[in-house]
Amino acid sequence: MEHQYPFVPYRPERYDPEEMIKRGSEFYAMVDRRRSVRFFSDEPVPYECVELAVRAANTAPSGAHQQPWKFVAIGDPETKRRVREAAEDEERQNYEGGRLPPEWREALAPLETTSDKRYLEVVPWLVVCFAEKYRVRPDGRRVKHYYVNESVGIACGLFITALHAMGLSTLTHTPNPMAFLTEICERPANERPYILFPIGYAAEDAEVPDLNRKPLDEALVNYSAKLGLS
Ligand code: IYR
Repeated sequence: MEHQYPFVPYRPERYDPEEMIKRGSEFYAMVDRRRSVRFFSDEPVPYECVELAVRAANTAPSGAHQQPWKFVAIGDPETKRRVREAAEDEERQNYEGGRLPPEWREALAPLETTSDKRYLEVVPWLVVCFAEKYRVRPDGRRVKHYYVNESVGIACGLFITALHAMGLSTLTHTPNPMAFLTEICERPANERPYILFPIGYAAEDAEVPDLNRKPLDEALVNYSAKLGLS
């Protein structure tokens, strides 16, 4: 059979158990310090940091290796202002216009979010992640993409982790609805806005809700141990 990709040896790093646990613990401690931020400094951030975070995101596994993501970086004040205005217009309808269903309002209340999205103008960078539902071949035919949400979600997870590793903060902002981002970013019809990331340094006086992460026994079930098998 003709291989589309040649198969090459892959020998990932191996560590002894003590070293594995040390490395795992250090990584966990690093990601455990990450928090979603809504109060940012306007200090500039090198574009290279955005590039590095997208390089990390771009390593994500994806359905049929279709890599169905596109990241758009916005750094100019006028475009940031347009994004803020459009996002706040939508959110005002959600929060003040009664568009959020009561159940959703209740779930959100502890986070004390409002339609005020000034951080969209404060940050040095806005990065919009788009999900490519399909791609269009040069002959005009559409090629369907598989597992788009899973693939783009994983890419965004890596993106957030890379930013955090560089000492930067972000927020997975999903203004609802966010079709305006397609227009502002001038993206084609096969790309759907997925998450809007404001990126910068957290403000010196930034505050976050003192949330708890759910305990491991609520996040992980050792099914085999329950059966007495390990
Ligand atoms: N998109 C709105 C509402 C919102 C929804 C969820 I789910 C959140 O975790 C936070 C906010 C907003 O950005 O305010």
